[in-house]
Amino acid sequence: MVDTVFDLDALLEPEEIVWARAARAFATNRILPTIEDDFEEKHFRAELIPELGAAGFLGMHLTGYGCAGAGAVSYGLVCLELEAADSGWRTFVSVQGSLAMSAIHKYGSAEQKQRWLPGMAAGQLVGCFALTEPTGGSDPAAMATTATRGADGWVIEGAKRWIGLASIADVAIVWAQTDAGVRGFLVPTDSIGFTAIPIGKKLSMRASIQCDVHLDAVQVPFDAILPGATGLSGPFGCLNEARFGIVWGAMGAARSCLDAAILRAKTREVFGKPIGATQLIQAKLADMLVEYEKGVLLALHLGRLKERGTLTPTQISIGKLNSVREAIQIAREARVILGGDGITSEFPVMRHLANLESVRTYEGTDEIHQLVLGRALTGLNAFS
Ligand code: TGC
Repeated sequence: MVDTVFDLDALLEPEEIVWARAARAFATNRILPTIEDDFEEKHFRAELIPELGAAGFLGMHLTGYGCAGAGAVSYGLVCLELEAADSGWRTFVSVQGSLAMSAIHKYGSAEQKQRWLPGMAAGQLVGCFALTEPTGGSDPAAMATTATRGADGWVIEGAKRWIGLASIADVAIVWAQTDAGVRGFLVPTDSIGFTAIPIGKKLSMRASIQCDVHLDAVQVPFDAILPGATGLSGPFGCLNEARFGIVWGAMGAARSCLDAAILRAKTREVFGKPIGATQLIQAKLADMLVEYEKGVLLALHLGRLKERGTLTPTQISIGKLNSVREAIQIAREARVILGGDGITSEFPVMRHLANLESVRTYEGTDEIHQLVLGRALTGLNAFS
């Protein structure tokens, strides 16, 4: 495996290695045996959720309320190991922990935290994060969903799209325009007027769930509002957490593809010798390894900055842009090395490649992150 070349452990603390091994064992024993069938059959294996909770992976970077209080690098390593199995499972951990639980942990009242976080950490309750709308996800400032004050509480009206887990969630963090700007609301999914319909015909992320959500005059009490989040910096603060997990996770998918390519290069013979004995294939493998190592080192650097409390959104944009872009390139090269077999589910490569196209788009597209970096470099805003 690639790890035998790249001694990442030399840069890690003992407890970080323990987290990584635990996640690798979970991925190997609980996800990999069925993932190809699950992907083929569009099956989300919800029974694994309490197991992920018992392993401590849900909201693991948060403190209190049954959360593990682990460091940022430990969380990143878990994301990497889960995404080496399938992006859908890293996405599950991201939506539950980085988005829904983080929103409640960062911005919730004491009662809201006590009501939701322990059950979510244990995997007994599921959360989703309803920000993106049918008209697009890149410009949340343009959201059309509204929350207005009624006689008995807030009335929420609108639609959301691409909302992970919504059809199995117990609670949705819904972001909506109010007369005082964008605010977040805790909406139990059994509220009258809340519907979540899984999006079909997906050729990517088939072992996970993304939904259309309709909010038809959904009524929630006045205290359903997240008191600590005002304006778009609320949801963006959660996106930062999820984007950080992607920086690591995408490298897991890349590692899986690289491992498959190396194995194939050593065993597949063409013109009387293994293709791995040819200079062209070795050059490809070397370039893939270099980008994988650079990506993991960048993730580690960002993780250490996060642990120090100095990580900035601009730095996260560098990581998200690089990791997903390079992981896609590694997956494409792996597919080439595998030849025609590379398009089959005998190998994980095409599944990773398809998943990574979603990862490239959500939590800020390549282009959004390029523009964030362009603004940081020039001081000029190219968004509008
Ligand atoms: P602007 O509207 O001017 O700023 C709004 C406020 O937000 C602040 N802000 C941030 N705060 C923390 N972290 C960040 N990364 C932040 N980015 C912006 C900003 O300082 C301002 O604060 P304040 O206090 O002055 O009001 O927005 P901008 O010009 O700063 O940002 C523009 C842009 C394009 C970068 C931003 O809109 C953006 O990041 N767009 C991409 C959004 C995105 O990633 N969407 C996809 C979400 S994925 C999803 O919804 C599905 S959830 C996953 C699932 O369910 O599977």
